[in-house]
Amino acid sequence: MSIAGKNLRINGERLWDSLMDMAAIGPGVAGGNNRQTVTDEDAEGRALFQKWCEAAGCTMGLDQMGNMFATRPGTDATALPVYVGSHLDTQPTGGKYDGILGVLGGLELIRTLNDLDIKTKHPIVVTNFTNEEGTRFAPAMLSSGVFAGLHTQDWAYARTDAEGKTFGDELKRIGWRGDEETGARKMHAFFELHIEQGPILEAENKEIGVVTHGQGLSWTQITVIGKDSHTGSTPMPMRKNAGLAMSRILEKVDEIAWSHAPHAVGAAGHIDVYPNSRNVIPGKVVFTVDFRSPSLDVILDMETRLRAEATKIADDMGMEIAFEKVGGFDPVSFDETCVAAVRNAAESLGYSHMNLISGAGHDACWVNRVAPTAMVMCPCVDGLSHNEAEEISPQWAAAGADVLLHAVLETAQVVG
Ligand code: HGY
Ligand code: MN
Ligand code: MN
Repeated sequence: MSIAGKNLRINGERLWDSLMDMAAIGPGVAGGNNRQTVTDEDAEGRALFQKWCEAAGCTMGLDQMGNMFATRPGTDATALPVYVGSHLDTQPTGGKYDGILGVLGGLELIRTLNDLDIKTKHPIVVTNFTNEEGTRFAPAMLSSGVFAGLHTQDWAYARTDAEGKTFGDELKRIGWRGDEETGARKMHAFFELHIEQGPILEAENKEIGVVTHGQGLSWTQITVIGKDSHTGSTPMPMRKNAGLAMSRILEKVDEIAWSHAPHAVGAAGHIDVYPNSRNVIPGKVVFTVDFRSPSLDVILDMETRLRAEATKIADDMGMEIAFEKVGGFDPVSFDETCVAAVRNAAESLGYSHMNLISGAGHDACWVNRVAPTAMVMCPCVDGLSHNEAEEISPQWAAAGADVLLHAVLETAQVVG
C-alpha cells in the first residue's frame, strides 16, 4: 500500500457534481444524454472538460483525431505517464455515466492528489477518446483504434454519417482537430473506469468489477435489395419484400446466438428501411448485425453461419444481398500486473469485488494493444445502459474512482 493508505479516498460529492454538470450538456429527451460525437454538444462538453482540467493545473494535449490528454506532471519528466480515461460522447439515447464516469473519475483522481499535494514519479494523464460509441460514425472505438494503429487516420476521417458528412470534416468544424500525431504518445499503463453496462455486479452484490477480459465484437452490415412497390395493389406472389427477408435473417441471428449460449449474444440495433413509407413494400434494407462472444472461434462461427443463412434466404426470395464488415475486435485479455493493481486496490479499500469479462467494448480494448491496460467497473441499476434511464449510485461512482485512484498510485509510484 502506498503512503496513500486506506484512508485516501476521492471526493465523491465533487465527482457526482461534475457528472451532473456534464450531464446538463446535450440532454436527451428522457433524462439521459444525446451528446453524439463531433456535434456542437460534444464540443461544449469538451470545452467544459478542458476548463476543469486546466483549473486542476493540467496542460491539455490534442491529437489529430481529437483525443484529449490532460497531463499532471510527475517528479520524473522522463518517466512514461500513467493514463486514465474513457469517452465523453454518448449514444443518441445514452445515459449520463457510460464513458463519462471514466473521464471525470480520472479528473477527480487529479483533483484529489492536488488537494493532498501527493506527488507521483510518473506523470498522470486524463484522456477523452473521440467517438467511442461508433453510432454516428462506425465503427465503435474509432479514435482509440487509430491511436493503437488498427485504423489509418485517412480511413477514419472518411467515415460518413447518415447525412453523408465525414468524420474528419465534422471534427474540424467543431474546432477539435489537434496537431499532435495520433498514437505518438507512449504509455506506462492505461486504466479505464466504466460502468458495467450489464447486470452481474448488482446481482452478485459486488461494488467493483476487476475486469480480466473483454469479449470480442463483430459488426456485419447487410444490404438486401428487393423491389419497392404498392402495398395494396401488388399481388403477394409478385412481391420482393426486402423487409420480410430482413426479418427472416434476424430470426437466424437470434438462433445463431442462442446456439452458443450462455455467453454469445446477437442482434441488429441499426436498421434502415427504404423508402420507409407506409404504403410501399420495402425495396431495400440496410442493417448491422452485432455479434459478441468471449471466444474468437464462436465469433467466427457466428459470422460464417450468418452469411450462409442470409445468402440462402435472399436467394430463395429472389433478392440481392451484400455484406460488409464495418467493425470488430478480437476478445481481449488485460494486463495481469494492471489487473492485480485493480484487485489490490479493491481489497485494501475493503470494497466487495469479483472478476468480470466486459460485455461491452471500450477504448481500453484497443489501448491494450499498445500499453499494459486494465479496467475498473462499478455496477449500474438493473444492468441497464445505452438507455436514457441508465443509473448508478453516488456510492458506486465513488468506489470505482477510489479503486482507480489506488491502482494508478500503485502504478505511478507515489514520491515522498
Ligand atoms: O458497442 C459497445 O460495446 C460500446 O458501448 N461502444
Ligand atoms: Mn462506453
Ligand atoms: Mn456505450
